[in-house]
Amino acid sequence: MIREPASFLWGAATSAHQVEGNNIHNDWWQWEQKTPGAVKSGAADDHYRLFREDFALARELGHNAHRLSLEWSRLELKEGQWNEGAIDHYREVLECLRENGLASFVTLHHFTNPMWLSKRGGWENKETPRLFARYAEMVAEHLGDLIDFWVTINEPMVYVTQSYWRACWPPQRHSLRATLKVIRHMAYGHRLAYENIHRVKPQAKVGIANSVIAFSPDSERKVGDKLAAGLNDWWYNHRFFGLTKGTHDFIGLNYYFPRKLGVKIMPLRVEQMPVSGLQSDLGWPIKAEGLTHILSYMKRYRLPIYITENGLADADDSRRADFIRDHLRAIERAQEGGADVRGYLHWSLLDNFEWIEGFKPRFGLVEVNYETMARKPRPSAYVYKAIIEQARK
Ligand code: IFM
Repeated sequence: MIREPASFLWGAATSAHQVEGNNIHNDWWQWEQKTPGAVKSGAADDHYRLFREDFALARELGHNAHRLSLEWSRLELKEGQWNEGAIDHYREVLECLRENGLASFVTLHHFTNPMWLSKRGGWENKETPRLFARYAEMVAEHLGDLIDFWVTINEPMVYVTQSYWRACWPPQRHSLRATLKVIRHMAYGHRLAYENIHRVKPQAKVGIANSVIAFSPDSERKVGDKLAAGLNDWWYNHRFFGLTKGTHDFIGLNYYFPRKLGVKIMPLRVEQMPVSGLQSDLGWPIKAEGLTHILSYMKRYRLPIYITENGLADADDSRRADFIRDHLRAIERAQEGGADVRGYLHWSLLDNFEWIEGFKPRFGLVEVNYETMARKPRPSAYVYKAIIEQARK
């Protein structure tokens, strides 16, 4: 049984570019237009217009929390100029969450950058942390009264790996120097934003949403495998927390899958080994016990923990209900072991634009018909609702 069920936060998450539609002033949009083969986000879920309907649905589904992101490129259309229309829009959005009894988790950076910033070198530019913190301060001043939890940056390690190492997301750079520089700048940006938000709202609860992977060695008897798993855990799961020590009021974790690592020789390399069992439509292995494992290590930060994302692509909804049940049990087990987990946000409320994978993966508790924009909760959404109701009894 989940501990403290009365105050536990139950809900789902989304991000601006993936659901709002027509975010024409950011780097992803520009990249989608000019890159051969790239899927265009277009109107996405038209959530920019339909947010009232979507939040009412979340409430009907038993949620009492919701995570969304603000689109920086809408709020700061031109460098240093705040867009009153966008501020008013997001006030309405956040007020609507309150009206529906949904606590808000608000992300400031979820993979997209305003075009003006990207033209100045994006996160490689040493000025960007300061510009990001100025944006955070503006949000605190104009919208801070409506924000319950702040997520400054979503999945910094994913962003930097995809954009500056694997070179498959904009700006498609492949450079170790740039990778290390961007991590440093993002960490500094988070620290400055943390200070600015707290200056305006001293009681604010500020953190990040860190992507975590449950790494394990292919063989417990091989030192190399164990070393590879340990190093990956340190770099991917903990490095960003290390660089931003002392500037977290909670630990936000996005957990999706485990990864088994084996060291091979001739040539020397680390390989991802197959993980047995069920997979999502994207081929991601499903292993809820990985979450218990991760949480048992995250206790060390001695901070409240929120699962800011957890979910799977499952178009026929054949695995989602069990997935949710099993991951909630994994959280219970971690709570029994002393992890202070206080909320669970499923990814995602709605089917949405899954970056380079386009619209094919279906992550939603709610199915979206992209032609009519009709919403239809999947059976698993009602299973989740029943779990929430049961826990609150
Ligand atoms: O859709 C993404 C989200 O933007 C960040 N976390 C992982 C999700 C599923 O891939």
